[in-house]
Amino acid sequence: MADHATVKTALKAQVIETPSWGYGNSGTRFKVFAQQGVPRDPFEKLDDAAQVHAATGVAPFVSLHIPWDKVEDYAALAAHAEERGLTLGAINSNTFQDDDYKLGSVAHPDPKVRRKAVDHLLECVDIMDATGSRDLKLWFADGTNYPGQDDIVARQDRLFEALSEVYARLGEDQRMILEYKFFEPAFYTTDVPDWGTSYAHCLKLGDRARVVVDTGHHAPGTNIEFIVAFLLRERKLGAFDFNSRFYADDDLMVGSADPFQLFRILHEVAKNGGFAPEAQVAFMLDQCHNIEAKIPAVIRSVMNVQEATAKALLVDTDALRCAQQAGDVLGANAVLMDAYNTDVRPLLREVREEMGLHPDPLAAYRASGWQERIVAERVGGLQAGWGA
Ligand code: PSV
Ligand code: MN
Ligand code: MN
Repeated sequence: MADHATVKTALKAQVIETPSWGYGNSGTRFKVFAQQGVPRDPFEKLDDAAQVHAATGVAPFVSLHIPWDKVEDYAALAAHAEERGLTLGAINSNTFQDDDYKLGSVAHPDPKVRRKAVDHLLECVDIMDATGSRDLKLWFADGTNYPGQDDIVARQDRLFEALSEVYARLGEDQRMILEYKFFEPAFYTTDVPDWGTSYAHCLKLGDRARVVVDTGHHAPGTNIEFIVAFLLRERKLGAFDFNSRFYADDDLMVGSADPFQLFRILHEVAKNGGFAPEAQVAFMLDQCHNIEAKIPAVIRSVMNVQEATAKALLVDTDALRCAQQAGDVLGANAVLMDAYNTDVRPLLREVREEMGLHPDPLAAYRASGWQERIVAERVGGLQAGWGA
């Protein structure tokens, strides 16, 4: 059993990145239920993210989405973040909301559309230069709906050409992280449908290209922890987009539907050195909150990741190895289940108190008065971009 002091140190060092779009009004394609007090601009999104960090102590990074978070002066946005103890994280591109992208973006058959998409990605790298962000996060809606609609291989060639041009533009300390998704909005073929496709492109691009595992982007029953273990072994796991799902890309709060899956994933992370800073794995949320209060939902999500992490760190790795080597199937499984079944909430309360925080982040947020203040002060909050 890892000793509690080591587990606590690791929990205090944990870093979780929250998404700017999680703070704005967003939801499903059917209806966005607008909430009062939501941010009116990217600066106010950071103000809300600062509340999450203040309550949890482990969420100092915030991902931006361009153009949803377009501002005149990105250095000013970065300074605004810094003043609140935050750092700007991944820059997410958007090549899926223009009419031009009906048949795709970087894999579109028309070179003019591809140029437009690549120029947007290059603009995102310019923004990273201004914000100091390390990661360019790419998710492509590209694909086809009908057999014969386009040439599958030609689309891969176009995709790779675009990725190569953008990769060549990255600075020494910048990375490209490529997300996969097995379906939607294209339904017949998706140009980056799975980790293998993302991995193959990243491998060819070079060391600074890595795969993003979005937990919601797999077919039901997929063993995500296997993918995570494999990518960590290859040093190609760049980031997580955490969320939770019952059916598909539901974008619900991470750890809410299947906390055991989150534990299994984080066990592989812990076991394979993925929490070490040198592993350079970003732990991001990719969620939206349509019916629940947004800031408390992000806080809850951060707490869910912390709880799963604590359980993963409590796995008795020596006992596990012994049982595995002895071929003790039930014993090995019991070691994992013992850790999973531990109530880590008292441990996390201690961790927070030792960090100078309220032991209950949600109570801390309620007591802060922030929610009442934003409801009173902010009128006409922004829609984040999805679900219009
Ligand atoms: C679309 O599926 C998506 O949810 C991807 O997961 C991206 O990370 C996110 O949107 C933001 O572009
Ligand atoms: Mn995602
Ligand atoms: Mn998604």
